[in-house]
Amino acid sequence: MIVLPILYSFRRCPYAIRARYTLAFLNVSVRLREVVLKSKPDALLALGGRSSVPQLMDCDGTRYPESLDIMFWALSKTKSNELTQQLWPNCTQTKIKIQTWIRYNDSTFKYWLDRYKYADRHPAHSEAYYRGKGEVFLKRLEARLSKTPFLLGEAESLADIAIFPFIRQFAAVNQNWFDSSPYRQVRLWLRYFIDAARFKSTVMVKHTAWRTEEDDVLFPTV
Ligand SMILES: N[C@@H](CCC(=O)N[C@@H](CS)C(=O)NCC(=O)O)C(=O)O
Repeated sequence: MIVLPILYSFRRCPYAIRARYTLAFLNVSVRLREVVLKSKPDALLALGGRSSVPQLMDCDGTRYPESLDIMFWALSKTKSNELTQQLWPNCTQTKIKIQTWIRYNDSTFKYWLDRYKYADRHPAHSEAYYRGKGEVFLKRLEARLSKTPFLLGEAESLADIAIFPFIRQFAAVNQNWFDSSPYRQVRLWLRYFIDAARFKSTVMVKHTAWRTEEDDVLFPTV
């Protein structure tokens, strides 16, 4: 396999999904290593420090231990200026808006999502209570997506890509509830991402657990 950066990833992890989606969108190639969280490979543990996924090791040895770092790394590597401008426009106001959306998702929404997903582990409140807390974000998304098809306008930006994997998880906790909830625009927006060929045939393709360099998978494949 040609020398490429290494991406440690876990198929279902929403952070890893947003990193892989960005790499696929920008057509930036890596060697993908599928990690089993309960049995992390020695090569990942040997890096020291945190061993969460996704993590990217660039060819020059630079380590990117956070999904957002990997997304910005991909923006710095893509050959397409047009796609870079689409995801992360050269406009301070827009950048602040993107960061604000992502910050709320990664802090407050993620906090309630985890409690909604595992309500039995958080008996202080009911599942419906935790869902209601998460719905605060769904309401904001719905209001925004009622005006434009994506969070920042007519085209998907880094904000949409960073957030949709978490809404996917929220929807999956009780799919019937989500499908009949008042968040129609959020449903359409989520469908746009998860029904796309890029998602099904590239981002979410199943790979066996990585053990040795021979198991490295070229990602994205095309
Ligand atoms: N802030 C990190 C969070 C990554 C994260 O929490 N990943 C989870 C899987 S979804 C994980 O690796 N958990 C196992 C661990 O932390 O050791 C990022 O943005 O990449």
